[in-house]
Amino acid sequence: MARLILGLDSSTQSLSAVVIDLDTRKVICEKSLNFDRALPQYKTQNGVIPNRDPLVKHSPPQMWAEALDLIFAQMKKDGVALGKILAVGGSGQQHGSIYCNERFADALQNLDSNQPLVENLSGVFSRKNSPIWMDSSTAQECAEIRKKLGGVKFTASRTGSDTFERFTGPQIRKFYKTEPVSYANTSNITLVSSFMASLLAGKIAPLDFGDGAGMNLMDIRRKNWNHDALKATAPGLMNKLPPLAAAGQTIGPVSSYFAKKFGLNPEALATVWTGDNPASVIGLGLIKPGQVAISLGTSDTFFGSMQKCLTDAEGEGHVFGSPTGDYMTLICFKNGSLAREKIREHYKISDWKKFGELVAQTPPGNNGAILLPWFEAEIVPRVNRPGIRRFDLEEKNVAANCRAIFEAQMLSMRLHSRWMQVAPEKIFATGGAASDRALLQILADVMNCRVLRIEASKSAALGAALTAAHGWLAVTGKNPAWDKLVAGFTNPIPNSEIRPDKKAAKIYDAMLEKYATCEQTALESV
Ligand code: XUL
Repeated sequence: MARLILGLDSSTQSLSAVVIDLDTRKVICEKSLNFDRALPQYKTQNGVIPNRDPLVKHSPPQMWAEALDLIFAQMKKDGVALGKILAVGGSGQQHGSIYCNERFADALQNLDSNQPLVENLSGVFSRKNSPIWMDSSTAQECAEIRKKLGGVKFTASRTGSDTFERFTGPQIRKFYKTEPVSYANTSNITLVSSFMASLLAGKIAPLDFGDGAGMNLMDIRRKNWNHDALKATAPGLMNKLPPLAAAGQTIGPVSSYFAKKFGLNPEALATVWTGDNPASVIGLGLIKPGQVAISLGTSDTFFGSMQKCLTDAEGEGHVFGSPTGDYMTLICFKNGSLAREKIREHYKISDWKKFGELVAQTPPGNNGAILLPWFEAEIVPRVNRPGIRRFDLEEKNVAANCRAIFEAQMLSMRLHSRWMQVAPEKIFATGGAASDRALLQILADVMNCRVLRIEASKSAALGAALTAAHGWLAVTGKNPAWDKLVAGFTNPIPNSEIRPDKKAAKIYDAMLEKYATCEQTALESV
């Protein structure tokens, strides 16, 4: 019998499903359901409820539950062999939180397959909507928690990250301060990942060390709830949180709701879900320290595996638990494609091919010219007053400005990932701008390592399926090695490898120090 595992990913805009066959090592089914289109009754835009306050970003939790019904119905209709699924795992957008009253646990235990999930959940929510990762309305609460925990460095070394607006702890504190009665009526706080896992398991699911680390509440080294952080956040919080566990750990058989309604194998095991970033680490095959992925999208994101838990004293980067049991890091640079496009528009360059030709007219190191790419307020480093800065670079020199934006972004990644003390051994590049060879060559030269492109569109759902497979294999007595498990599923795009130019790499070693000085000068002047 085929050994099939289902991985789901509940992201901001969609719910995706991937079914893998552990024997043929193939993805046999891929599905995606867009919330705005499939569930228009929730009136979301890109999965978020429109709000007059641009800092507030909430989503309806019922929409996620209804999407789960819909995707199972679609898989059943499409003839996916749900009866042969051995384990179900998943991942969710990180940080988003769901607030339920004391009726939640009962409702989960008694899910009636003659009613939709949303009907089964009626009356269980103690807060109507869920703040998600795009919400940035908790600056005040971040400052309060950080202060109580003893500042940036201490907060980061305890919880893996400095306090951030989107992190769940500050969001919980805001809820407690602004809606104290509803907070008091809350018995269970779940994250998107553990909420969805709870529906599948028919009981309150544990939260994994990856998503738990995105809350400013978990001790990143001991992997348990940190009492000081709980106390700094809101009273009585400990009793409202689920236990912590490893991603992929089995919870028990799936709820009979899914077996009766969709023909899911009643013996399939529900497993602990994780966050979309920890899942992607597995889905991209980043299982060994030194393996790094860089996603070149609207923002540029640097993430990779790390064995020893080191945290960023500047509080810019994050450390989460990885499903492998090690750690992962995530550093998000807001001025990614956004900034590259601004330069292209400013100089009226017709396309990226032409842009690459202009880059090629200038030497690596740009004759010492440097640009700081802060078109928008930046997260890494923290820049609240946006604006680009030029050093030894004339605005009218088009080619030098094209090279300067690429070099700045890659140098900034190297500079601000130094705290990890991981010299990348190879980098996987994903995202729209990863098709730009000129940019990837600069990345290879600045980091002095090979760069390979990798397809990442379903990396979170795939990583979730592989994590569930790991948990399932472990209970069946076969403790699988992660490299064997991911083999065949996570291949780079053929012939996409770019090697560093050793001479250019030397130039960038020296240029990094100049870039750091320019950055420091600019930060001190604002
Ligand atoms: C990570 C973060 C985002 C969400 C996206 O800290 O906020 O990457 O996980 O779903």
